[in-house]
Amino acid sequence: GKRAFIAGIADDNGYGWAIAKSLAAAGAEILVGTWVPALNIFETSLRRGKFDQSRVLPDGSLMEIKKVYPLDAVFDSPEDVPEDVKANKRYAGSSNWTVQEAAECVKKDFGTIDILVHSLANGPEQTSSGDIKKRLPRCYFCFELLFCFPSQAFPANYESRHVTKLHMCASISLTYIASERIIPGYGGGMSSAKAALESDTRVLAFEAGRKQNIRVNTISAGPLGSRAAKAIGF
Ligand code: ZID
Repeated sequence: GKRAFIAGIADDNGYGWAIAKSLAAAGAEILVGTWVPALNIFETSLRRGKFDQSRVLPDGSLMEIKKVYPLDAVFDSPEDVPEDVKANKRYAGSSNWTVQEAAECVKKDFGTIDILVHSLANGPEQTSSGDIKKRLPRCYFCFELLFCFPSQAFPANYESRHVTKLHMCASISLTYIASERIIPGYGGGMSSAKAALESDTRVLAFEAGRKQNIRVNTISAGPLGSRAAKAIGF
């Protein structure tokens, strides 16, 4: 069977959860990357059976999540984490949650993955314009996808980035048509972030596809009443 890492699940309402279920139904092993501040409640809810109804697969069995990894995709590596975040109670209880460290943990635990799903969005930051340029694009970009690609798949200007060589075959992310057309309300860096995501997807599909046979795709999603969508009033 295939092994999938889905970045961006913290409840059972979003795209990440739905994609995980489809992959599980197709026989894949499911690993999840969960935003650090949401980790506790997600794992507790999972353990207490709060998601059991939505874990039911078409054959009647329950989706198993093999392992949940804490992740904050804003930060590539420990050097990027500011002191106030390090000291924050919601972060201090977890470790190895930068992109680079999470990738290393996955590699240590499982060696390889076959599928990477990027289902990251951001809640509060999306609407607070002050923070948006710093945080939002990092959450929307394809850059996090890099964490699993072999570095030789990348054009020279990517080389300086931290890249854990974790073999994989295919990746998908989720985009939105506001990248190309004006969708009232979908501004403040979100439409441009999606445009960048699509542009990165094209470049990476070419580079990684040619050199490593890795497929890189993004899907333009329809409306779904997820936490992220509600946070921006959609
Ligand atoms: P979600 O809240 O379920 O998933 C986002 C996840 O990202 C959450 O689990 C967060 O905890 C996690 N996260 C946030 N920040 C970080 C971080 N720094 N590190 C790690 N994890 C983090 O929301 P979702 O399922 O809507 O979002 C998944 C993807 O789908 C995002 O890329 C969205 O942009 C994309 N998407 C969603 C929708 C939608 O309707 N839900 C649409 C298009 C794309 C859309 O907005 N008509 C109107 C609107 C839309 C489509 C059509």
